[in-house]
Amino acid sequence: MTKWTVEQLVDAIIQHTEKEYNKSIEDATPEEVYYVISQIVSRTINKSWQQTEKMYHQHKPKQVYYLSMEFLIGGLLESNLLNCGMRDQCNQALTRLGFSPSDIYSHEHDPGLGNGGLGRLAACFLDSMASLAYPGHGLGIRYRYGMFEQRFINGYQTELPDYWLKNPYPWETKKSEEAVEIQFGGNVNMFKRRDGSLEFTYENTDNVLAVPYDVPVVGYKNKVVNTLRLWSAEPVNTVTQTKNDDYYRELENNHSIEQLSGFLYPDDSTEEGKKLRIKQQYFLVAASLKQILKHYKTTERKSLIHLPKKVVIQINDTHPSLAIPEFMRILMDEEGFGWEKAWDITTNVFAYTNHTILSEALEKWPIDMIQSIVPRLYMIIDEINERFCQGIWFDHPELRDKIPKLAVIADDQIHMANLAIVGSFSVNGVAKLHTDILKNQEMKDFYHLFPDRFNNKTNGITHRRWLLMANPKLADLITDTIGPKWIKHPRELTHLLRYVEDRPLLEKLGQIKQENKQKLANYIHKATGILVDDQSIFDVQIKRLHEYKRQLLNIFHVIYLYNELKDNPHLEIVPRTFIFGAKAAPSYYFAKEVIKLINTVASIVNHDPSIKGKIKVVFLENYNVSLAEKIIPAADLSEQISTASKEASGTGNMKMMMNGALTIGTLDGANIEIKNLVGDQNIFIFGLRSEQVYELYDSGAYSANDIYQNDERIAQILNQLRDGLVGHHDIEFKDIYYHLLGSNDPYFILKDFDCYVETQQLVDQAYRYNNKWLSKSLINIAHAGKFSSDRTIQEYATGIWNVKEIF
Ligand code: 26W
Repeated sequence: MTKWTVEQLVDAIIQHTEKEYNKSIEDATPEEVYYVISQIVSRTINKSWQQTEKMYHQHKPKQVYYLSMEFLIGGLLESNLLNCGMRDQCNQALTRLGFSPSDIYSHEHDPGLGNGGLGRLAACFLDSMASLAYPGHGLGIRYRYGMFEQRFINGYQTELPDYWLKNPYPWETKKSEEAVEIQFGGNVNMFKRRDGSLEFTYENTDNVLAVPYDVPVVGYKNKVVNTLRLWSAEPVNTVTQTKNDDYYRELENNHSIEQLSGFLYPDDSTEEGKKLRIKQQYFLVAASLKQILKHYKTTERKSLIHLPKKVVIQINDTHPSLAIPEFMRILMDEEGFGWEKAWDITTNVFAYTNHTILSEALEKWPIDMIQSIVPRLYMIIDEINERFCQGIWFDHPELRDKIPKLAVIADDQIHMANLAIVGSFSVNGVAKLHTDILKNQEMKDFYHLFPDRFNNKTNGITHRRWLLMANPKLADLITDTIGPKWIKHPRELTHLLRYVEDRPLLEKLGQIKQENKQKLANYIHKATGILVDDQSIFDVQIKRLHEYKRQLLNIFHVIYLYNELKDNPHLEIVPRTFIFGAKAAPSYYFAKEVIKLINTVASIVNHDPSIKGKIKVVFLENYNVSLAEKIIPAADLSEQISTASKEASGTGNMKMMMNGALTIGTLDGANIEIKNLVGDQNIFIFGLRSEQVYELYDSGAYSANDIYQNDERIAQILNQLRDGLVGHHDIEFKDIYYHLLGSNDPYFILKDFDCYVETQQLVDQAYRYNNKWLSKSLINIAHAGKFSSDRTIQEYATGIWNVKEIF
């Protein structure tokens, strides 16, 4: 990439502003400057993009395609600048021109193309693949409305459409010439050819055009630019008729076509929502496979038998698993392969990652829906199922009685996870514990059948975005201390361990945290009007709102502290600011109740002068990638308190640790691996362990009511929910009360409450010893290198994909 000097950048910005907006730089708005710089960076990137494509074309390396319904890429301007090696110059150029760099960068609207961890992981993986020079690309959907924008009205979550494409998105390039046509529905006709093989034709299908928009994925200072291709749905023909009935029918039809790439996860609790989601999944899969095969054919000119040597497709959870029958369809119906050969090719191309064991997230689609939306795929899935079940019957008589659980089709539904396991050569979990649970509990019989398929790939995060970019001062301090090698080799962060007793360094570390906290405190004040004490412990829980993640346990601790302070205003505690960020799925009633509860507690606590500001509660609206970048560098304490066994991995835990926060958490997901690295002294572990959770479910020995009867603190909190919180005599939280007692507290919030409170007291004590705390913080940073997604991607590359770096 061209090396830019500050002067050249200043000139380029001035000239572009004049050309684009016919304005002098003094009159340009920050938003205009944002666009100008994006264009300058885009041009720099484009050269390397073309060169990378050329290189792939010449060397024909094996390619990885990461199929995902979600990519939470976050803002790209600053990260592209960083990866192009232009960030420092750009910051200086902007400052010289009188702009604040962070103000300019904040004019980028996050593309909210994901819900949470799974989508952000996909984005971190793209960053690592490009930075390590692996030929790996993302394929997803360009939802016109991403994740909703969250606003609190009266403490309730309300959802507004997130129209992120209102202004042009400067990073995408529309590639109309590479659009492909996708067929839905219709009837399948079957003919016997002369040679006895079968031919399938379709009639009365609904056709949709999948139009790709490409976003560059820039490697860190290595001139590699890979591609994230996002598909958008358009009508095949634009409406040209005059305004008769057909015109209006066509218009309506086009509207429903555009809905295909309209929203991320339309509510699938309804029949219509389910259908739309299946259509979206098929849309992604069909368009992507067409492109992958086209590319293979133009570069390789070899039989598709050799395809698995050149192509590997990673499916991100079950969402894209219709790719398996779709690939079979293409190989058989379009390429003329028989079943066995087609199956052999298919099962050597696909690899599946599981991200959750929660049964509600394991997709099952009603047979009749699949039959009507993708009739030919249904026939193929049916045959996959037949052959698979027969195979068990004959080759594994010991599993005969398990067939109903293992089958791809059962109870009139298609079990997408079973389909994904049967059709892939690799099945991986995302943290050690999670993979063990898959092998020994949730997918035990599959593991028995296919022991070699199962493997673990503990998640990771890109340290470039989450440390170098989000926390530049800390990154500089690290570089000043151990040199810059850690940037390319994050495991080198362990060299920091030599400094755990180094007072001056710890002091600088403390100062940086303090500055980050002040910055966040200012943001909080601006965003919410709440004044927080930047000397207080910043206790942070940021993640999707879900019962198993137990935001409720966290707020129970706050209510408990508040009750204590009301009883004893002189109680000595280290002041704390409880910071929350979370979106609830629009149809998830209980999660929304928890949001309202946290907001209500916040307004009570923050306005009660009698507790003298010892605790404050802040719930920041609209949690997304760019908000995470503001919060994480300022976190002291990272809340990772899921019911053990439920959080597949977690990645927020890694981000906060890398920024020097200490974790309070259960032995769940990647917390266990964090604990094993940093040691018991440098993490706060509490609560039931995964085996105990399983035991309690199995034995039925748990009684939430007993705890309610015997623990006064819990009785007080629950009664407050039932009868109205202090000063709030409405009883709108009684559902939470009834749920916990009536459903016997399925996530063990009451069970873990006591040890959680006790462990929080240890946190309070530990925070008082500043130097010790800072040294724990440094130890966490020093061990965070393992959680760079570079390590994860290297493991995928050698352990699953069998791909090599391009140089
Ligand atoms: C059926 C639709 C659906 C879609 C998304 C169900 C569930 C989801 C979740 C948002 C999936 C998800 O984000 N899982 C998270 O994946 C992370 C990356 O592996 C893990 O770190 C988290 O533990 C896991 O909850």
